[in-house]
Amino acid sequence: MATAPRALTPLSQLAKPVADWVANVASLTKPDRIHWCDGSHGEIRELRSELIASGELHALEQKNFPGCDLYRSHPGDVARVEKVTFICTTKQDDAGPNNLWMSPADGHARMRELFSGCMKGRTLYVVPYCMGPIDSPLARCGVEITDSAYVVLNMAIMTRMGRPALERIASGDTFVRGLHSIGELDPNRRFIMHYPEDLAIESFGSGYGGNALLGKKCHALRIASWQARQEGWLAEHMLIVGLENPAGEQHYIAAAFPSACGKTNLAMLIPPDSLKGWKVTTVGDDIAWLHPGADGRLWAINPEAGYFGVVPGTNPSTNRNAYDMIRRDTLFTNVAVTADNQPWWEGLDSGAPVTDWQGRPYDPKNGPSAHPNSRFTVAATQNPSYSPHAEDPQGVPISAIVFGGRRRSVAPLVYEARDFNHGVLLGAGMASEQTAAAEGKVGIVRRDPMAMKPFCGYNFADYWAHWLDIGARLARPPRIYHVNWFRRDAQGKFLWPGFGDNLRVLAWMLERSAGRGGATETAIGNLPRASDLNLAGLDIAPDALAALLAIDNAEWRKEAAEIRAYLGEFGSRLPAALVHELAALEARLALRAWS
Ligand code: SAT
Ligand code: MN
Repeated sequence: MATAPRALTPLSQLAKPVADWVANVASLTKPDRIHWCDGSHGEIRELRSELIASGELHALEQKNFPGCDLYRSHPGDVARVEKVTFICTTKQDDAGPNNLWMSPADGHARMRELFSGCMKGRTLYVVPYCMGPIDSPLARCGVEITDSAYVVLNMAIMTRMGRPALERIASGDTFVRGLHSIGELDPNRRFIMHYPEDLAIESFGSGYGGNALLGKKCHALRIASWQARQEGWLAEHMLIVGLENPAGEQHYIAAAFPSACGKTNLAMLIPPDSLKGWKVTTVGDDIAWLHPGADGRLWAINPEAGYFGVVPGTNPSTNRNAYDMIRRDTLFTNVAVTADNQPWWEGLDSGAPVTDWQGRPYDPKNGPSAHPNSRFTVAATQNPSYSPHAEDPQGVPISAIVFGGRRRSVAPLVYEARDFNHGVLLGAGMASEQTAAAEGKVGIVRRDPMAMKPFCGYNFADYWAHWLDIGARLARPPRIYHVNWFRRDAQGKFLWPGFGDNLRVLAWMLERSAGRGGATETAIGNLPRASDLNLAGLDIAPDALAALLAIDNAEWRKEAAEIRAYLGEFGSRLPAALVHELAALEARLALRAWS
């Protein structure tokens, strides 16, 4: 006789520590209903229909954009807010000058007041999720409690969300507790608090991106960086891209750039026609968890399952893969709409907006039709270049680490660190022009070490020491590079074409790793000569190339002085080896004059 299938344990009874926490939160926030998310297709379909019926979500034209919706966030809630993002550690020094700090007691007291009764009339969603492949020992779980169904829809795409994650927690995995409420979306009652010592997050008053999708920056970077330091790995703001050269050699590169500096485009790069035989695959576009492997190499997983990418500028010539991938089952946030009810954004060469990102009739006087930080949320599996190794439980081995900023001057197209410790200085000394991904004035150059300024959950001085420790543990450390795709000429024009042509720079790095690529030694590191780069089929003026590969000694002395001043903020906590690297750079700059 066939046995009846065993009924599944209700989610609410699967993991007692989660159930107890949910009960506590419910008694504080007083929701009308509690919904445990199982992550099933049916659940997502239902949530979507509910949001469309209530007008919170706008279904786009379904013939050409099947499964695509538009969400308009509150106009005052369109980016991460760093000025209300806090790290709450017992000792202030553990958070460091790179973070805003509050004591855990003060943080909890302030948030308790905000959360009190905040879910009256609303549904409390329990969102169990796993960051990283569900069967990976390197993955980590979390549970987000939220009163935003939009957040649930995003988390369902961005993470492994639902029953399997809760089962992993039930089997004894630790989990990060993230409590989120959109509150009243009042910017004056908005806080994003992190308690790394307790693996907890509390976020109130925003429904947008990194403020609200707690698995992303809050968990996978701020809390995970703290965990990683304790456990001997690194949680980094890096894409992971696979490159196969024409000889069939497979390499992976991890690259850190600040938000909205092209990580998604680089991760999904399409080789230019003139570079025959190269294959590029995407492992991740925003976050990498890097672990020293038994073989002395660094291994990386992408903790995320989807992309939360910047929309404007996406078109068939900048990023064909992304352009194709977001034509179905994509959740758009803050884009414009055409007369045919299709999504529209600046950078498309056909169609025209009739409704702007705020839902108003489009008027160029109001600025761009799509918000500069408008986003797509889409499953990574929809990416045509998704790597067949993206879900390998042990990750992929990293041959090179790249740091990059958006600098109109100073930083050349590419240079290579002399060794791992020097590479840590390259990362620590990074600077970039501010973008629309966070509140603040766009274009101002700020120090953004390892592209982690907004995301490192502890004192940068300790973080750099941790990087140096990891390097010392690697028998086969990756080479480290710095790139700048954004250098401009005196007229403000970009000197380098970027996008697919960036492969020329990555290819040089891999040649260097293989011991083949040529370079010239300079005070700041090793630079390719024009003849060391594969420039076949590239139309670039010799002057532009020379400018891209030039180093101005006086400018660099100034840069080194700025790095010294910045690192000085970390005082005696700075690791000696980093101070030594800086002094060595200054000495090399003093010794040689290029200008
Ligand atoms: O809003 S997010 O933090 O998710 C996007 C970004 O700034 O990188
Ligand atoms: Mn990012």
